[in-house]
Amino acid sequence: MKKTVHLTAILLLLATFLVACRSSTVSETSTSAESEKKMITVGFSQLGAESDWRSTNTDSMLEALSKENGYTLIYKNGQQKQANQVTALRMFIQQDVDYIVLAPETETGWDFVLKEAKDAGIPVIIVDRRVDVEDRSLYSCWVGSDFELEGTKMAAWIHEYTQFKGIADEDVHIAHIQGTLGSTAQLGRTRGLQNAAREYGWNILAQESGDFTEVRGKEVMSSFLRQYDNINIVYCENDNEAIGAISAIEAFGKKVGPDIENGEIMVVSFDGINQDAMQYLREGKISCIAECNPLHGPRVQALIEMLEKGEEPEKYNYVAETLFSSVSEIKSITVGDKTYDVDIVK
Ligand code: GYE
Repeated sequence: MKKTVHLTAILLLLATFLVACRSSTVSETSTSAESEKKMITVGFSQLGAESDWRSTNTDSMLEALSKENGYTLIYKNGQQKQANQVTALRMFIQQDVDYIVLAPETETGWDFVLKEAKDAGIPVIIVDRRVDVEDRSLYSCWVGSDFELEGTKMAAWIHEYTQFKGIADEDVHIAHIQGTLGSTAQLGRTRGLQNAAREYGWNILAQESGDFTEVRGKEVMSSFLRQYDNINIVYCENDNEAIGAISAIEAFGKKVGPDIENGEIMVVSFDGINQDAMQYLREGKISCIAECNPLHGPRVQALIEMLEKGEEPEKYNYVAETLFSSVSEIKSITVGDKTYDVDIVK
């Protein structure tokens, strides 16, 4: 009798356990199915990690396309090689992601892989730099900066400043440290300078890529200094290069600053993200920085949300940007019929 009671109790317990197990499995599957349904899978191919701008940009993307915001993000760092980015895109296609986000290293060479994405029915959003493809329908939209405008504004600032100082255009001798050749940021910023140099008759003494890095910026500047003794302006295409260039100039025994009539070498650059560069700006070691905003994460998120709703975003989405300077005399610059205030940083 005792034995039977025991057995019944055990059987009862077992049954309750099984029911409990089953119902918990059912409810688990249904919640995970629900949340999986809502999660959007994004493959993000970042070009590399060359600068402070880039790390801030990566952080912004990872933060916006987070689990909490409903995204399953597959992030790939291209290590500065387009071939790696193409491989990443092919992997995303194979994984059948919902969206591909591409921050391309250089503009050309994307036609084939973007066609593969299109054939697979995966929308592609381009961020930061652009792609130069024959068929623009290969990507949904782009968000980033107007790099040529950044360069044109910087050139206008240099012109205002040299005019204000009474320096003749033919006495403007520029060393130009370019970004990664063939990238939209390089092409636009270089165009902005070259157009102004042609217009005003400035002398661009030398031009070489510093690959947007501090190390290369320093190397390139050291070699310029050994070749030319009349450089009075250094146009760096990002802050990391500027920091490298400044250390090269100081190691060479020259002073950096805006006082070019008295032998200082004036440094200008782009980004405004690197805290050391902002400190140099306050100290007058960098005279002007054209802002380049890297916080594209929420912008890409908004574009994906539009596409999710079946809406068609603008093809090209530009971010508004300013100029930072510690030279308080130049309060604004004019490009075409537009006047831009300069943010005086103290
Ligand atoms: O200015 C530079 C970075 O493409 C806008 O790339 C970007 C540029 C940025 O490495 O610092």
